[in-house]
Amino acid sequence: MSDFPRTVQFMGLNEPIRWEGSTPELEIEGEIPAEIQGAFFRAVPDPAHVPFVENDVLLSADGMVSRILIKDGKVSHDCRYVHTARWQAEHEAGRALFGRYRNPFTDDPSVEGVDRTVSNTTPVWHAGKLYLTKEDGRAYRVDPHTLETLGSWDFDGALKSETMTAHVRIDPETKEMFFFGYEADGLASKNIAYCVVDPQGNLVSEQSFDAPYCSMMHDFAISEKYALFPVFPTTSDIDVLKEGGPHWIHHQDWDSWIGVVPRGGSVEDVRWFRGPKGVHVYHIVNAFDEGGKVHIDMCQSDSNAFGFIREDSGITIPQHELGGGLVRWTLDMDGDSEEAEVAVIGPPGDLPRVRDADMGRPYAMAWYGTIDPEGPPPLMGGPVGIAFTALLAFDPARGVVGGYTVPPMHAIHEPVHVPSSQEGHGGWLVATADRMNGPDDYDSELWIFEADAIGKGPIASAKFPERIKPQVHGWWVPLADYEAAKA
Ligand code: V55
Ligand code: FE
Repeated sequence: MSDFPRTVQFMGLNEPIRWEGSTPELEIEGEIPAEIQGAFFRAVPDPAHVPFVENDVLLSADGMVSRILIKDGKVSHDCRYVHTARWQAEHEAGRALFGRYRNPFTDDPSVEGVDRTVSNTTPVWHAGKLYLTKEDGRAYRVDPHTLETLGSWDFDGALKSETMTAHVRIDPETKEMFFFGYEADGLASKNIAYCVVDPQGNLVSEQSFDAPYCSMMHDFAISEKYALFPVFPTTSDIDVLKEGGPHWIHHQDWDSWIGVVPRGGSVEDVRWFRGPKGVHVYHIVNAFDEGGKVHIDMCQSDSNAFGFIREDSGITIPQHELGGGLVRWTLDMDGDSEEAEVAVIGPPGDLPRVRDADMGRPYAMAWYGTIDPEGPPPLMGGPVGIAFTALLAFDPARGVVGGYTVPPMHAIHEPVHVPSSQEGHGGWLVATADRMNGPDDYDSELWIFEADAIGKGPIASAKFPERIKPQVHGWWVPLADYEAAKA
């Protein structure tokens, strides 16, 4: 038995494993398609120390960077902690010093003022640089080859925002990286920073504006013309924080909003469109323009999807009764209505992925995770406490066009998409999966699917000799880009 709390945040697939190391060659079943060459980076939350906070959450766990390298039909794996200032301080003390999720007023006094972000959400790749991100702070740069931490990154002193989202968007043609930060000028503030990074990695624009209220803005989107900022009613209050309370309270009776800013223009021209009350979105599939309208497709739920946030908010909807779906908000930029038109276009699920080339454009396919109501019972794990049992392939024009449900006692995690250079070939999805053999006994594998035929199941797989922990998010870096980044 571990000393970690016996809660879903630290049990099942969420059991802390604290494995740092290298496996040079995984055992492979089937044949890995020759075109799949590159690095699958994953951001893994895994607490280095037993928390002193009662009911601590996975979202506060130290970030690890995991790299699954696929080269010449072989697969290797490396995993290391991101040496954030927080990791360093606790490493030196040999114990946890940081308190409650996103509440510095609950920390040990010895770490007052120390950067408390944990870099546990997305490994972002842009302009040959690897960033480990978390929305409550700035990114840390990590050497993609050695996995050594290079330090907190402020874009050579240019960045003013105290935070950077874990969900950046990269334009497939211009190669610019668009990102934002919320609570950008301090805890519980409604200040948003909107930033543009050129293809060489320089921060070339940073603008500041206010949301209707301080909101947990986990993701955002770009179309070819606009940047879109979603505001859902999970909010923060500085006085509650000072009393040692939770960072987030969800309000079922507050409006949701999307702010639309001309992508290359001024935040002063922001237009806010109102959506349904009380709903919440973690992940956005994509956005695109159609004439004078902009569509934004999102994985929406009827309340905040995190049980601990609903609990802190006095909302009693249990996880399995939380409704939601894939929704499309349409915003009429030529009209003068401030209401969004909202339609359900697909079944519930999350962790959507589109082809990199479709970002901000009309798209023909998205893939996302779900729990198949006719499939096996889900395994325990992940931030919401239950892991996905199925992948769906979704075409906005036709609906669900494919699906794969795991065998009993398995879980599948967010895939990356690997494009093919062959005309008419949809490429592949690469994901990790776990099989439960018994209590605290799991085998982890890498599964490869044909993206146009996920229903066939994995066409090749690789076995990890070590147990690996599910990521929050991953990122695929083609081998040529990975190798060119050698310092
Ligand atoms: C999410 C994940 C986070 C977080 C806030 O998936 C939201 C959503 C891993 O950290 O801090
Ligand atoms: Fe996310």
